[in-house]
Amino acid sequence: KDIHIIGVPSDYGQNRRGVDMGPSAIRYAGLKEKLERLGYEVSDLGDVPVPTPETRRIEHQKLKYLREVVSVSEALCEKVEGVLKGGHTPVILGGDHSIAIGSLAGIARAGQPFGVIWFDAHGDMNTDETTPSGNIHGMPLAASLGLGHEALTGIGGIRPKVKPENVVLVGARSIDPEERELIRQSGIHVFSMQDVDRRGMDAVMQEAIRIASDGTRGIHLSLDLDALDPMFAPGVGTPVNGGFTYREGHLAMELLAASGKLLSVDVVEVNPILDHRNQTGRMAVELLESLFGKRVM
Ligand code: DIR
Ligand code: MN
Ligand code: MN
Ligand code: MN
Repeated sequence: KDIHIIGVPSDYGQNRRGVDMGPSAIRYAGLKEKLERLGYEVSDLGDVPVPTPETRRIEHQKLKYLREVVSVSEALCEKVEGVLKGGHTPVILGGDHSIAIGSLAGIARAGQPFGVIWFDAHGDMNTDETTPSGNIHGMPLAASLGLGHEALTGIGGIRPKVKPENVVLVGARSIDPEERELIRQSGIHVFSMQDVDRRGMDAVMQEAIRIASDGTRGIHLSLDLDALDPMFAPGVGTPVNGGFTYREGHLAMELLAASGKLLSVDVVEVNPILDHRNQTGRMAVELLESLFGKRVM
C-alpha cells in the first residue's frame, strides 16, 4: 500500500503557539525519504488549509476556537476519506490533538467499524461539560465516541465514529477528575503507565491490538508525542513525567507493524518552539519508521 502524507498545521486546540509548525518539523526530519527507504511509494499531499491565528478575532466562549477546529476537521476528514477510498494509507501530521477529530471522521466515512489505539499521557476524554481548560485538544477521543458538543461529535456526518469496545488508551498518567468519571462510564479500555510497568509493553500491546481489531476492518493509531517520556520527546505543549521510554515506544510500533492491522496514523503535538534541535520531530519520524516495518535485521 502507498503512503499519503497529510499535514495539518493547526494549533487551535490549545494555548501554545508552535505546534502549528509540527508538520514542517516532521517533514524536515526526513519522513518521506525514510519511508521510501522501507520500500513504499510515498506522496506528500501538502497541508490542509488552516487560518492564521493572528487574523482571527478572539471569541470568549467555553470551547476555544470551536469554529476553526470544526473547519480544519472537516477539511481533514475529506482528505482522509479520499486517501483511504483510494486504497492508500494516510499519515497525518499535526498540529495539536484536536485534528484527530477530523482523522477519525474521515476513516469513519471510508468505512466502519474500525478500532483505535490512542497513545497519550492524557485521556483526551473531556467534553464541554467536564473540560477544565476549554482546550479542544483535551476532547478528541470523547468527540469521536459521540460525547460532548454536537459541533464536534457531528463532524463528517457520522456519529459516533468508533465504538468504545474497540478503543484503547495507552500510556495515560494525567486525567482530570470529571474526565476520569466519563472514561469509566464510556467503556473504553485503558492501559495506564502502571499497566505498562507491571505487565510490560509487549503484553499490553498484544492485548490492545486484539481489542482494537476485534470485529473491525483495522486500527487507527493516534500518536500523541507526550505519551513518551519528556526525556525523549521534550517538544510538546503539555509534557508529563513518567512516560514511555525510547525502547517501549519502538516496541509498541513494531508490534503494531507486525499485526498487519494498521489503517492510518496521526502524529500530533510536536512543538518545535519547545523542542531541542528537533529531537521530538526526529523521534516522530523514527517511530513512524518502526510502525511501517523498519527492522534491525
Ligand atoms: C487537559 C490536558 N486534560 C485538558 N489535555 C491534553 O485541557 O483537557 N491533552 N494536554 O493532550
Ligand atoms: Mn492528546
Ligand atoms: Mn497528551
Ligand atoms: Mn471490552
